[in-house]
Amino acid sequence: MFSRETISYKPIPLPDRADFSDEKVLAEAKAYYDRMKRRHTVRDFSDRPVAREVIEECVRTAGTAPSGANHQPWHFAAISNQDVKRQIREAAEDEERRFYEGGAGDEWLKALEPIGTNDHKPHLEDAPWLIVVFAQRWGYFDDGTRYKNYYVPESTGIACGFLLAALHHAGLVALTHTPNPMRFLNKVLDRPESEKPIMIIAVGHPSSEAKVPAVAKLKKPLHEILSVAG
Ligand code: IYR
Repeated sequence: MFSRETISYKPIPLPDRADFSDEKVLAEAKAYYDRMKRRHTVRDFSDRPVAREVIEECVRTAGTAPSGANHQPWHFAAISNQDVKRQIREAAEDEERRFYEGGAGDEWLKALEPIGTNDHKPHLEDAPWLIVVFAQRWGYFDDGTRYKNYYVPESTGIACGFLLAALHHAGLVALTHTPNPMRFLNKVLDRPESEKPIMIIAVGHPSSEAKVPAVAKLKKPLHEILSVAG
């Protein structure tokens, strides 16, 4: 996408200016909070399918995220193929068994108790889609020479946030899953060594029996997460 010769600074007038009144700015901020506070991480998926086009649009949204030097150091691998999902589940469960059998250490396992997770990951097969997010540690100019990416974890993290918001906005539910280590994903999905898997996001509609841990409703109050130097 980048060629050495064509990268230069060329400012253009800000496109898509919102230009809301102060009242509308506040109303929109409230409406978005009201929408986002209804997002839950859900692990029980129904068998209702999700069209590939929906996933494509949500990944397009993720791709609008800001990134270091606008290098967009991410790749999203979307999987609906049942056999590939099964391979990912089996490899993830192997890693998770080690984690839950003690690899994580007592303190980490205790922290996870209220979340109710374990090494059983049926959602990796049940969800109609898995989206595996890769962070690109370096990229290539059109002429094949290598360039470095900057703020890769930050940029990819923001893109994941955009993706989760887009999925929620579309009425879908998602589960972020981070088996550790995750290198097996490069092999299963045939991704290059320059890419580091960051997370698996299982996506779909919730089953009629879907539950969330009660603690998930406990969000820190504003005064704990915000300080204002007014
Ligand atoms: N990767 C494991 C463990 C896990 C870790 C954290 I931190 C969580 O918030 C939830 C789970 C798993 O997915 O089960």
